[in-house]
Amino acid sequence: MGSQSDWATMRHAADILEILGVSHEARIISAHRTPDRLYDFAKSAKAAGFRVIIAGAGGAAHLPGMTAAMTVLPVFGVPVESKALSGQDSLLSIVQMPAGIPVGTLAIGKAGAANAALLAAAVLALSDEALASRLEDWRSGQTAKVAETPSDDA
Ligand code: RP5
Repeated sequence: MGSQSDWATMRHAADILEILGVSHEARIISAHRTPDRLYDFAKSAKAAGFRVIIAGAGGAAHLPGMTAAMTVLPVFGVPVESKALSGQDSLLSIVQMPAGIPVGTLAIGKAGAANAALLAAAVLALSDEALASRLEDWRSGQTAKVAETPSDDA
């Protein structure tokens, strides 16, 4: 993520990865405040064993696109909700990549962070049957939580 301030959003991705037993690291890498850190991370991520990158950033959100420019690993971008423009700026900054450098862009905020983790897990599950099974179980659990009728107490 681009900043400590993004963690309130991006922790929802980390929480899902934790639940699914997907090993992961959470790092703060700012495209504009720590460009050398971004370069070092993105250039070495594949060799370091990372298989998917989730990049969350807000405002002028260069992080996912710049990361994707420097690695062939799949990059999922999470637009963090900004104060000024409610994350519309983040969304448009991340989603409008030119052809050739893809960033799989999720929804703004918490839902996007959670779904980025689920999507990353789904990619990894293609070559990990145990993870595929845990992902199926998680989805079944989600389905089981949906009541057939509304409750006044909920
Ligand atoms: C972006 O600017 C970050 O991703 C964050 O969402 C936003 C604000 O950053 P801070 O000023 O809180 O560090 O780079």
